[in-house]
Amino acid sequence: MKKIIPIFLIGILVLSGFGASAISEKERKTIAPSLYTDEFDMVIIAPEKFLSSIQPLIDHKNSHGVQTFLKITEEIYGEYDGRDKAEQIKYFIKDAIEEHGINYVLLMGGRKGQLPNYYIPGRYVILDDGYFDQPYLSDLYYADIYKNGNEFDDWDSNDDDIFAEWGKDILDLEPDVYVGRLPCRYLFEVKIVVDKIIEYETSTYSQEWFNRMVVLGGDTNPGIGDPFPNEGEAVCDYISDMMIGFDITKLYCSYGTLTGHAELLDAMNQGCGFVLYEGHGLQNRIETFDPNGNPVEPFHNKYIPFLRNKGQYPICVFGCCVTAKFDVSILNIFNPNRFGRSDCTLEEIGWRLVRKPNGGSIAHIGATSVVWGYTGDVNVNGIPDSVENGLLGWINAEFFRLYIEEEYQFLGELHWETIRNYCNTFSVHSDKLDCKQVQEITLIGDPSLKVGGYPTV
Ligand SMILES: [Ca+2]
Ligand SMILES: [Ca+2]
Ligand SMILES: [Ca+2]
Ligand SMILES: [Ca+2]
Repeated sequence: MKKIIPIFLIGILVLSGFGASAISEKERKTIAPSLYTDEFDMVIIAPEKFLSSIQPLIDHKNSHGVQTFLKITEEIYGEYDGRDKAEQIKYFIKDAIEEHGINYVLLMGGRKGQLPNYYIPGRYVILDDGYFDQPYLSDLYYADIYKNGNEFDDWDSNDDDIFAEWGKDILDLEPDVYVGRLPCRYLFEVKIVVDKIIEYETSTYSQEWFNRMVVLGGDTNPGIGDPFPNEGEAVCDYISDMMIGFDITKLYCSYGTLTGHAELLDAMNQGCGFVLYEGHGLQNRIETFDPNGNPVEPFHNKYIPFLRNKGQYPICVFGCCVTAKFDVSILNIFNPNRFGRSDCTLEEIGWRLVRKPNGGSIAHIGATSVVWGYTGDVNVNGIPDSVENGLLGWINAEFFRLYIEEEYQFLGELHWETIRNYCNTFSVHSDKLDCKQVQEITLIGDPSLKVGGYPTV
């Protein structure tokens, strides 16, 4: 029996005790090269409205050997069958793999401003995790193209037009292509993120700032967790130990180096290659606790205008809830659900950081729903169960392990090979929380991003 303790409405729920899966070493597998052709590496999918600002990105990618083409959503909707727009796009991606040999898909579009419709829709998953029953967005839908070899997986195996329903639809879940989303709501945002990607890839290489990493957290779940009472810090410590060659700045509540928003703002303004946060998240901010159980708010959308890190954009990995929930809108006041008023915000913090001009982040890895985590050290091996038993701590650690040990160089590979390894290690087909974990973790960014930039010639 698993013992589930809800700790915080929008936060990490704690799963402690029994039922933890063992980690097994799996053979490294990567997405197989197409059998058909290798004409292209990436397709960018975007609405016609964004066309004028995307061409510089295509030229830039092609000049670095990432052969890229653009497909307009309006064309997809005219050319492809499917029960809805998301399925039409998924059929197009299948074609792009088989006819053009692509490995990367960049979904360039999110909600249309604050309106309820989308430039590129998301797929909602119907999985009630036992505590939180609201459907959530899963871009894994667009990455998991095949099941049983080369059969199209529509994520509706029982054919009732309800997608990804737990207990009814059998999903493959293993990714087949590297997908990232830049959920632009306006044309001006497209220009900002295109400029930032080009700047990052051409100016980051061999820069000192890139080798700095900021890790932050506190006592995620006050009152429990021994012998690692400060759960967020324990995960950060574990990952920091892996990051050979990086100069680590630890912003920890227990050190007194994390007391509010000023510390992260300062650290990011000095430039860093990665930010890792472990704690609680809401749509527009992050929160944790100090060792005395007092709440600490390390960041909020309202502080983003004070970021001055132009040209020094970190990849942000947030081990917490809903910071990549790209369906938020102030109009959600008319659509009350269990996310409540937290969903009534202009944009999620992950995207707000990425789309910030002259500062912020280059990419964000976060969740679209509530996440769960293990706490403590039930098997008494000195390693926090949060990083060895699965769920988000394991995923965050595996991402950095692949970067350091396996030397994956492209962001989409790092993200999706992490997901593939999770699928091959844990019970994603029989355990709701394992399944939810791989569905909700989302890459907000260019999947072909060269981490650390290209060498200058
Ligand atoms: Ca179904
Ligand atoms: Ca698959
Ligand atoms: Ca604790
Ligand atoms: Ca342990």
